[in-house]
Amino acid sequence: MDLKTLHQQFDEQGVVVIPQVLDKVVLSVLQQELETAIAQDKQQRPEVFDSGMVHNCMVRGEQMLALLDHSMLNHYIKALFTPHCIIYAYQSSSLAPGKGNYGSRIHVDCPRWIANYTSNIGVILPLNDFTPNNGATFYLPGSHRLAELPTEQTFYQQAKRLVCQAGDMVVFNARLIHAAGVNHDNYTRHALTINLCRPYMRQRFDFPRLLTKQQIDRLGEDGRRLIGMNVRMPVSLEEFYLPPDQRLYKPGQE
Ligand SMILES: O=C(O)CCC(=O)C(=O)O
Repeated sequence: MDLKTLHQQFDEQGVVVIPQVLDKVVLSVLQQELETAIAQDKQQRPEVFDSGMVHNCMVRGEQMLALLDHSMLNHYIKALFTPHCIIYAYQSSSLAPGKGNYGSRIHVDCPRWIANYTSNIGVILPLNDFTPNNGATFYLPGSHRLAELPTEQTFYQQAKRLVCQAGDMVVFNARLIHAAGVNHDNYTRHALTINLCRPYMRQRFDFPRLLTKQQIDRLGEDGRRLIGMNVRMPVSLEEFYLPPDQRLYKPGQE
């Protein structure tokens, strides 16, 4: 699909699916890393309200970190949103057999509704095919233009299912009203989810401090931008007056 058509669909429906962005080898490594992180979290924080959802995936596996420099992923988020966008949150969404998850409530991924303005977009990277039987996300087409959530009855009467394949990349307006389904299959359905915001907004975590220097050094230009390296605040006049190539808050962050 050409970019103009993609833009049109994104504006009208609030969601687009870009086919086959991640290959099978990458998918299998991502799945292993995610399963390891889920198992570790279950041991360390068994009681949290969003149990099973992994936060800050870029520090939970090499491949999950490397994803931030994926060229196609960056190409589409820059084209559909803004070239300066940064990560608000990078998490996972897994549906165990017989279960929904924290995302199964009817919700939007951005609390602000601003007419004709997008402050956040979401990316879902399905690591398994999304099928109606394993809980493919319910969504209301065009609902990013609504200021309020509909009733549960209206939502489920009008919702479509986000049926797509492992390796696809789903990009949606974070105001799109959606809900994860319930997995009626006998295996866990995994996905990674990235919420992106404008560069002048705050991130959910202070990623430039949360990542180690070694992790940051492994990132390229896109990955560094995404974690917020171009919008760090100086803590002193020495940092404020750094030469242009070392500036912590780069110019043009719109
Ligand atoms: O896992 C899903 O199907 C939906 C994920 C979700 O609700 C979200 O990322 O906000």
